[in-house]
Amino acid sequence: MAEERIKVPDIGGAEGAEVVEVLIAVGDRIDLEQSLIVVESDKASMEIPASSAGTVTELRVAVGDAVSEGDVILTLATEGATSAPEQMPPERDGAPSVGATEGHDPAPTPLTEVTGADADTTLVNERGEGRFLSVSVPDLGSDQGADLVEILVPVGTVVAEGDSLVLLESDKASMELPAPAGGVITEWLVSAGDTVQEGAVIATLQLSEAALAAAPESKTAGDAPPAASPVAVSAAAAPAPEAAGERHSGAVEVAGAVSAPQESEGGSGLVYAGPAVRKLAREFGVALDRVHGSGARGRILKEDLQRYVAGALAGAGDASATATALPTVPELDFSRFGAIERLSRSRIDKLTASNMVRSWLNVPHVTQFDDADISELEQFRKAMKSEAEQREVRLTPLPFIVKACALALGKNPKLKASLADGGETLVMKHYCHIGMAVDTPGGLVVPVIRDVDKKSIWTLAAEIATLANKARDKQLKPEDMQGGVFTVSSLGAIGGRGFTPIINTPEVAILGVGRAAIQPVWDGESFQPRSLLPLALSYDHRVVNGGDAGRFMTALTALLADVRRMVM
Ligand code: CAO
Repeated sequence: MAEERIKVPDIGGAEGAEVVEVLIAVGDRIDLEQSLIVVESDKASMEIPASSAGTVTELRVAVGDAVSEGDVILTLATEGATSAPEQMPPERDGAPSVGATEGHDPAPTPLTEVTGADADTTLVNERGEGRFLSVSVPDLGSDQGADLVEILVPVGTVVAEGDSLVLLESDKASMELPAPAGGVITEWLVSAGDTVQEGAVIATLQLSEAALAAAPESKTAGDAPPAASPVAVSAAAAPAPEAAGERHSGAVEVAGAVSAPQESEGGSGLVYAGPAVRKLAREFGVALDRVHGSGARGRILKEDLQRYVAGALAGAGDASATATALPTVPELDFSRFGAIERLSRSRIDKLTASNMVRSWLNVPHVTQFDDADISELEQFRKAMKSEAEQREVRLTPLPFIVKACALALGKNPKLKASLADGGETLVMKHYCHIGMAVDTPGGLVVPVIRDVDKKSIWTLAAEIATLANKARDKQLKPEDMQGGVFTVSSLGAIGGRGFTPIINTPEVAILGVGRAAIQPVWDGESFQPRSLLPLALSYDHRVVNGGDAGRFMTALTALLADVRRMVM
């Protein structure tokens, strides 16, 4: 087992490119050529591939770091001679190079300065034509060639230097080829769908007079590469995005993947995505400008695309429903900041998380607050303490709260309804089973107390204790947690003034109970010490209106303020 350090290759001279994604973690087994990190310079984003296969033993970079050629990305435990020494291509200039147009202008023709009839000075070849540039495929870091995905400008189009001409995609890179100079595209020598190799000439560009005048020196035969093109324009001649009026071009070559920030298919904005994502998008027929990118600077990640496709399937073709894929929260390497430990989450925790997200995203929540004066209730509860002991029941405020909810729900049945038929129908329930959130070491569970409205406080107290114990002992059966019409979540024993509970869908309301405290209450003449119980009711505003919620809360606080009402 050998150890190897993988370094940042030549990234087209982009010093201090920012790491925008880290695609692997310590312990990962990686293959040769697997993308490791994504870096972004001012002109391009690039996936840096592995030059060896092995297991990552140390990660030296994190999102936000600035890296340059030669910086160590990670350390790899390799099992043998798996590296690809030839994978790092020799230094090249990396931008679309311009050479002799094979087939169009087979032999380089010497340029002659002539004075035309209109006295304009221009450069022509032997055939008397204006100067032509041959636009050829740059190095994409792949021996497999590249697919010409799209020709972005038809023949006859006047292009400015830096305008994107074609979209090329290899197995590792995706880039738009910028026009090396201003002029007119006179011929395409390739079609969309062709596979092109590095150096292949794909188009002919007739230089504009402005282009000739602007850079006669750099665009003369004297600058041509040894292959004897009449004109050569180097990568440096391609303008920076800003200089090109927000036209993004000038993709930077790297030893592996290149992905230039590209304009979206619809031209409505920039699309940042790596080659793999672009390939996947093409396979699914997804226009990337419709996909929300959750990566750094809006970069579209594979997960974004997957979510978009899943949304499209769920939305059954409803474009409006699918155009809003949710951004994900980028993951950080917290070990950069100190010692960490990774724990796998319990099944209950993961289920709760997904239920919470589903509710939070689907239900327009409103939370309404009130205090119930439970001074008399507390007196009564204390008075019943010895009887409770005889009955071997703990009489906490909770059975009173649950019972009061059932009675208030009876008067305000919309709060125990559910939506059906995609929101067309309201299901009213003629029963009153109430869920009770129980905090257990394994996670949050919500057993359901049946027919709360029909049960006495003693019975409810006993059932609450039984269900809470079953929950903590992991003895609850699925049916113990089904059929609730409303949920009570009490943090009274734990503490806190209040919180905004998330509705346990398909229920439409939930009561959050805080810790009761003695507070001064003005009785018209003086302040009185009263025991106030903070209540927070979250409700689904598609079903419950503020009026319904207000009436429910008024009924509830009245019942809790005077428990005698519970038997009326
Ligand atoms: N204000 C002040 N004291 C309160 C109170 C309140 N609102 N609610 C309970 N208490 C007191 C009780 O009276 C009891 O004290 P005494 O024994 O002196 O009477 C003490 O706190 C302990 O109560 P408990 O927790 O044992 O019993 P409970 O009936 O109040 O609650 C249960 C039962 C299962 C709901 C609770 O144990 C629990 O798990 N709560 C957490 C629910 C939760 O996590 N909700 C959040 C969900 S969202 O993340």
